[in-house]
Amino acid sequence: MEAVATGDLRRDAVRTLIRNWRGGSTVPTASLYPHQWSWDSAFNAIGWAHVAPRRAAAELSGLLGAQWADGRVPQIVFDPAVPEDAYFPGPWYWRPMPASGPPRGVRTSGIVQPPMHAVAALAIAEHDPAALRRLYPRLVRWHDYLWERRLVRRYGLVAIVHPWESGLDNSPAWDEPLRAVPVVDVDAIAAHRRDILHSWSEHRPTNDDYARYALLVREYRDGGYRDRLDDLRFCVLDPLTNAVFARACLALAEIAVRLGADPAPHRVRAEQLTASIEQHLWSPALGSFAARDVRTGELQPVRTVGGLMPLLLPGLSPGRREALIATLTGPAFRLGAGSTGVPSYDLTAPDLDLSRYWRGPTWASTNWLVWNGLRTAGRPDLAGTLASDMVALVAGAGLREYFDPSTGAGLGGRDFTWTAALLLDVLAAH
Ligand code: 2M8
Repeated sequence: MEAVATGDLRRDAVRTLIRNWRGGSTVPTASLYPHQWSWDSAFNAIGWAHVAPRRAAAELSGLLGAQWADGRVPQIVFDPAVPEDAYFPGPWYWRPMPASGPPRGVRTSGIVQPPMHAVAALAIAEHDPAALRRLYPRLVRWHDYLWERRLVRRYGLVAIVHPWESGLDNSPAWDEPLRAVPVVDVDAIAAHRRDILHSWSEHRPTNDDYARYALLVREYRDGGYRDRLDDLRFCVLDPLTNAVFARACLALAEIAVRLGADPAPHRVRAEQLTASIEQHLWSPALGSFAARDVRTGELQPVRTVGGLMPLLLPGLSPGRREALIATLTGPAFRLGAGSTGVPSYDLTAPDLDLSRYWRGPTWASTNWLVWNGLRTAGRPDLAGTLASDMVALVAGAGLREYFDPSTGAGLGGRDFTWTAALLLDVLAAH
């Protein structure tokens, strides 16, 4: 890491945060994603905490200010100053909103994203302890929503109801579950897409993917965004969502301690989630955790970066931890063996696509999670290797949205906020 001029990188990262700040939140990148995204905001806050702690707290408070009456924290909070057609699907596509929806006058989507927010709140607490008291009650309601409305009782895990909820939108882990979703109106949906005006279509999800995404939105919306999990076409137990949720429950327990509240309910949830992840999402054949389709009961036979996320759990059994690290350093992810970060998909898979979004490329968000997982797992050596990879990627290609894991070439959006924010966090730790 010493070989890289980290001072210059830090300056570029701070400039990117400032450029993408919109007065109360940070857009992921100006033209491709011109609104506020849920899990991006958590990552962005972690970066802002190193630069301007007030903005970190504002970013999280703003997002949680759009929380629905039922407790869900929406995937997107739309900026009213941005035209409807700047992003697809825009605010109208998600309407009508139910009575259990967002506060009056706030426009949001109706799905969620991985619940990173308590982790971010704890990270920023070091810089702004007062923010915790404001954030805590909303974080509790957010976790209650997931636990009460999204829990699939027979597995003890929470479900995602749309690939976008995973944050790993077109991951191969969703290919099988998505076969239950017909491709309809593909030309009309393709004509509405805005992402491919700002990014190469070869680097984005396909038109068939988008037709399915749009149909899932319409069906969930037309059902009033009710979480009748048995009736939804897409209902999947994602290892990333559940591991992040368990880790966030531990963060919320720590926040409760600091505020003099009762940490026990949050700890119990973290323990239960950890046990259920071990019991229901482990694939011995893959040497990794994997997603389970609730509709078919099948574990998905693919290694993705999401399957490594239980490394974040201090309660993970040592055997599983060792097996995950073997997978991470083996041919599928190659960490430490001439790696350029941890790719989003198995490098040995026949359908690996090195430049298509979540089907191969390396991302800062998931790298940062694995980096934290390695620190939790007591592997500072591998965490250091990954941190060096993350820095080298940005030094070589800039603050891009994602990177080709074979060449390190930058892909997708430029001046990407979470890449900048998480780089600042990694640099601060080394
Ligand atoms: C990507 O997803 C959005 C939909 O949520 C899109 O493609 O339009 C994903 O990388 C997601 O994880 C991320 O939160 C979002 C904004 O950066 O972009």
